Amino acid sequence: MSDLNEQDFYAKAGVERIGKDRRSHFASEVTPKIAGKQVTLIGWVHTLRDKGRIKFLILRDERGMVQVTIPQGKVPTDVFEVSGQLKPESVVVVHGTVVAADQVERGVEVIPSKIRLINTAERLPIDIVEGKVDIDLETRLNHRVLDLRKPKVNAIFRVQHCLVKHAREYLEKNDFVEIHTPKIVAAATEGGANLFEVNYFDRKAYLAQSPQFYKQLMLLAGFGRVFEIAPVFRAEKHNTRRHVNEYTSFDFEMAWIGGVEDVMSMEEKMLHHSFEKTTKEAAAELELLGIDLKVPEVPFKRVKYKEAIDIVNEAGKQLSYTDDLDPDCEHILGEVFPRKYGTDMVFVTHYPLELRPAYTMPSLTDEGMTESFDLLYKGMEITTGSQRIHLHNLLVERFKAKGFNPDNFSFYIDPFRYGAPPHGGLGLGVERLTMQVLGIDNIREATLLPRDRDRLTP
Ligand code: AMO
Repeated sequence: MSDLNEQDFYAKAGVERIGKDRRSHFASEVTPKIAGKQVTLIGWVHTLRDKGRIKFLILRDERGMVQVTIPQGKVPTDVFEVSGQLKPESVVVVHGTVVAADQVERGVEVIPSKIRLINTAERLPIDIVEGKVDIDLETRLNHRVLDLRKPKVNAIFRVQHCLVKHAREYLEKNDFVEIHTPKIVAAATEGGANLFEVNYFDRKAYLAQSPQFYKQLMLLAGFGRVFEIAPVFRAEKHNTRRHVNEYTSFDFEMAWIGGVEDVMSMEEKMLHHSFEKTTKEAAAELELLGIDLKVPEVPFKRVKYKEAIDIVNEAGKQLSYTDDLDPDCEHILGEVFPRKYGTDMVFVTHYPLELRPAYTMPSLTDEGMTESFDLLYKGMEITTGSQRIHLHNLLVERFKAKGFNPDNFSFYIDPFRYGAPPHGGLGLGVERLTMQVLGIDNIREATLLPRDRDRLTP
């Protein structure tokens, strides 16, 4: 597009180019301390209150808000006139002077010398000024881009970012290598029930349910310790508050372990580090969300699966030691654990062979059980992990015992013939972690752009 045409385009839209204007301060950086200073702010018109001879514009940017006060006669006439026409969520550049103001909540306001309209906003399909109207989650998700502009909604993903960033940081400090494995795969890793099938030219392929096989194989390939943070796909049939069909799996895998205890120990230290850093770095977001994040003490409590079954049975369930702990049972455990052990972060260990995938190491100490664990946080599973089978013959045997033909998994099983290191690892659901940290009831709220049975957009 030639310069002339571009100019035309802006003119037709009735807006100006951002040109040479650059933000001098974020809204949150405008404090009484810098009273008297000239600032350039860029952001959205959050609200505009028109009191006739004075207007109050709340300007919002990606970090916060500040009041721009526009008194008639004290600002240039064109500024006063332009501001009266601004619609919520239009984009503006405000040049002005910072003034200490006791009557304003944050003790400061900006008196504008110039306001430039950079883009317009049509009438909003949802109200994004928090607390104004309660809208249902479906409507919010339909308009997710706008929904995410709400500071409280946006804050969820800033906390998520912090949690992931510092968990990653911990692993990097401990010699883990980040890997990127294929998401189009030939076989199920976690059992066949919830696989999405795709047409792969003239063959059938699937969307990866987990990087399970590949992360293990990369230890056989000589990496020692690996991690991956990537989407995985689960064709769950039902819409529940804790399942989505695509989620972010935070996986790690480590070689040369003495047992599953080494994996749990790595996870608890990683989460401790991540929580601790998040309480500091995301303090503003946590405060906005009203969350007092407790950093769980290390070591986390360990409870054997059988004991967990006993606890839920005491609460009225009638489960055998090979029955699965369903969400209701996890909820019961979430109530009992703090009372019984003074913590809401508990490793449930030694799951029965029946309930764990073929790659899980059988237990030498607990017959019929596995060297495995789930991490339950506030009554919900957020992690699954285990020691893996590194012995070729045992791996073949376990695949057969689970009813699989090992030949169909030769790409995974064959490398175990050539000196596989003892190893183990885990998968942590990023959205589950976020929802439990923030006390969110529905996983969709902790998922940036959720995919569920009924939702494929936005
Ligand atoms: P699993 O299938 O238990 O184990 O998944 C690991 C963790 O992923 C999260 N999760 C989900 N989150 C949102 N929506 C879903 N539909 C969903 N399903 C699972 C949970 C769960 O704890 N390969 C093994 C991990 C391993 O052993 O390394 C696995 O995928 O937080």
